Amino acid sequence: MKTKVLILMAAVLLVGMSAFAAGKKTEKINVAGKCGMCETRIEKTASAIDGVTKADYDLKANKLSVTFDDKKTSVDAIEKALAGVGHDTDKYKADDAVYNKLPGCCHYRK
Ligand SMILES: [Cu+2]
Repeated sequence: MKTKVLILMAAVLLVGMSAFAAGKKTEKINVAGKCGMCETRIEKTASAIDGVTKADYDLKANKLSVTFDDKKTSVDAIEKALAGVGHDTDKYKADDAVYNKLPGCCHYRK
């Protein structure tokens, strides 16, 4: 009887701990962007990543606030995806070929 209670307690503790570890994280990422189209593209790209639950781009500050499950994705993966659609981040630079294909209003590089 005592063992059963102990096992149950251990199980509850384990479930509780794993739920905590899978906690959501909110990070701010520097992302280059210039107009409303950039904002839409950045938010759409980040939101499409598995594990991302919220993405809000501040065009004036050039910062993306992103909420995600750190077991499913990471800041690194998100930055990579953004560079992949033409937006420079601190860590990853978009390929010139991708950047040049962006609409003229989106050309944030001088
Ligand atoms: Cu734009």
